Amino acid sequence: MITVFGEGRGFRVVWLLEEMGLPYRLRDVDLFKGAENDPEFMAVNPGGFIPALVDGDVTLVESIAIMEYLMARHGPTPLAPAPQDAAFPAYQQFLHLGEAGLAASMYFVQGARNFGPEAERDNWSARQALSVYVTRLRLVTQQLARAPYMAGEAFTAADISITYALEFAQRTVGFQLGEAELAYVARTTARAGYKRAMDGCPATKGWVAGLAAKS
Ligand SMILES: N[C@@H](CCC(=O)N[C@@H](CS)C(=O)NCC(=O)O)C(=O)O
Repeated sequence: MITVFGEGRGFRVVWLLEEMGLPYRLRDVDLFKGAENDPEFMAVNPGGFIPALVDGDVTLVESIAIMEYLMARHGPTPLAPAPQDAAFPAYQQFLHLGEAGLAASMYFVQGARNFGPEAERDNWSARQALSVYVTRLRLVTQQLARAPYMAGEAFTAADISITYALEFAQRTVGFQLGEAELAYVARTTARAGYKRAMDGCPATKGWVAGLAAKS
């Protein structure tokens, strides 16, 4: 049985598992209570960050690496175009850009803004991280002028990666997406797999509902 530890970016993994129709179990990890107070989780990931995946005797972390592992080991799946497919280079780029360029940068912006001391909320590092997010987002905008999805005409795991990063920015700092990005997010999140993932992730679902109630 596949076990996903933690929501947060673990939402990407759950969404992928739903799209692939693979059975899994989600094990909650409450970072607000402190991962160090959760010895079972610390034994899985001594780094104390989420998500982590356990699949039989395999344990791994990093949401994008986990997605690549699941598609390679439990595929094939159309969510991962083959290397010789014309869609592969864009797929590969946006799969990684969603984390390395976008979500990872926004993570530090929202950390400073939501949890930093007053004087640190708009510090140099937070502004730099925001600028990285904004410049990388131009590649998403450019791609959406060419095609409905990151790899072209079909939905792939790259869209899971990018959609997560776009919604994360909206939800954590109220980042204003452009028209093309908003239409794209509406398209990707209309999928039954996204809805099932949301139903399977109670912390994410509760957070999103709370934000909607405030707005
Ligand atoms: N690049 C990693 C980022 C993991 C990450 O930073 N996760 C956050 C929550 S979504 C976390 O666990 N933060 C607590 C920490 O880093 O100690 C991934 O994509 O999985």
